[in-house]
Amino acid sequence: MSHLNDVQSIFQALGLNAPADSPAGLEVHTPIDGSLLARVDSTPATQVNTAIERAHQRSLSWRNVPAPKRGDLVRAFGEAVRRHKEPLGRLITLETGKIVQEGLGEVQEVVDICEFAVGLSRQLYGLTIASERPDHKLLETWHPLGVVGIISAFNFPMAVFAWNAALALVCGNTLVWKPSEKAPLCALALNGLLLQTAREQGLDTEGLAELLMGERSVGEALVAHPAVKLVSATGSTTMGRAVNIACAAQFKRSLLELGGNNAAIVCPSADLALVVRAAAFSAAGTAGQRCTSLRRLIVHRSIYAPLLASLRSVFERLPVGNPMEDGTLVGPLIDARAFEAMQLALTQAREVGALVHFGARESVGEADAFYVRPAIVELSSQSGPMVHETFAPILYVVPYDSFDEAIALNNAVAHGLSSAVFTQDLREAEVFTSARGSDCGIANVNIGTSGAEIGGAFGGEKETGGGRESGSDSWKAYMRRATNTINYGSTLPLAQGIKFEV
Ligand code: UN1
Repeated sequence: MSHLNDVQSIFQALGLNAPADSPAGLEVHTPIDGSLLARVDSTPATQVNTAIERAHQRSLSWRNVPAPKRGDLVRAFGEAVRRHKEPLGRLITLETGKIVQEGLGEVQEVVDICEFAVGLSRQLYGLTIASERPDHKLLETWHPLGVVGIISAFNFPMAVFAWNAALALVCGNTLVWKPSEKAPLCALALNGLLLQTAREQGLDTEGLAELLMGERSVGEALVAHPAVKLVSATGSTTMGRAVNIACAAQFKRSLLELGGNNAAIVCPSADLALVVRAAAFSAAGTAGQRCTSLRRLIVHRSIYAPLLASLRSVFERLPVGNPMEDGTLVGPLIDARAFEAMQLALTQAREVGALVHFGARESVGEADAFYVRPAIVELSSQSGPMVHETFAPILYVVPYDSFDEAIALNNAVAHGLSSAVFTQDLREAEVFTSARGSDCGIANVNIGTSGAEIGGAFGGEKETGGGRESGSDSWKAYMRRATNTINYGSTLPLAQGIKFEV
């Protein structure tokens, strides 16, 4: 089945020109049935630098626009996204295979972060600090960085850009975005809508939000350019490590939001009905392709058997199928490589003695698409592929005996993004969220590991990269702080009581 017309009609509904089909361009296939959606031109190397230079030039004037006025653009953009929620959501489903509900949910995240950023545009507060010297004022002021480079992954092709863009824009920066080569249409649509909104507001669009298309080399050029002051990168740990090293060599800021090998601990007092629902959404939702997906379940031995029985019966019945259809909860994997990685992990699990339930390819009638039944993998100890992130719907389950042991298992992996505990015991909940509890950036109680709200800071520790995006005070990553000491007296007292008379 061809979805070429769908792409045309979505761009039309957005009031944008559909991308020109260029025979030499990067092929974009829908994971729904493998058919060709579009061929999108890569940005030639020479144009990468000119785009970044345009963004740099523009940042020199954008930084002087008062922050609440910058917020006006973000408000109008958020409103445009809200008006076009349905076609934008459909495009996410087409390009990534997310079910319609999740596509719409992702667009909602874009709207939400825009609203957050508009409020923030009047709250870019600095501190005033009591000076130790008479007639002196000590304060801090926050200023834009310049050009913010954004590298995003296929699995959140709109929301992750928006978390960065909405904040970066109100903070007075201009944008250069390198989206995943697996989801360029979502980027063309969302960036197109941003520029269209800017035009409607009477703003010059030159250099405000540049889009770079292509593969790794384009991202490398972005990271290498001296005018890019912050690189915010979402994706694999391998990619993030390369970005981190390249940025460090230039003393450039980076904000990394990388993988996760997220666990939930299920304690004896847990409400098991809640656990099953949360585990189904977090492990099988988005076909296990969120960085926050639940990958490990650490279950107290006393409730292991009944919980496993419930999980198996739910996973057995999960509606796997076309993500456009009502009732489907699990869409396809992004591509053949994702499918192969999943099958390899299941083979490795069997080799270390695991009991594997489900996980095979499901026939949804399309040879070129990769639908799978989410897998449950029982292990007697945390070993083999369980300690690595596989970007697929595999839920490893291990038993535990003591709560300290469960926390140690939660923390004994390279990543540190999201985690959860299911308990009705106050002590367990508090310990899990305390200094000696979960070592992750997100630690939840009685909800799953995925589906975070935009109001909190989002990101994780260790090989997740340490960056924080989205809510709370994450905006500070998009600005530079200056400490200002102002002497309004007529003497020059030195700090620390130093005498230096000339
Ligand atoms: C990601 O998978 O890169 O918390 C981001 C969540 C979403 C974001 C996931 N709000 O699951």
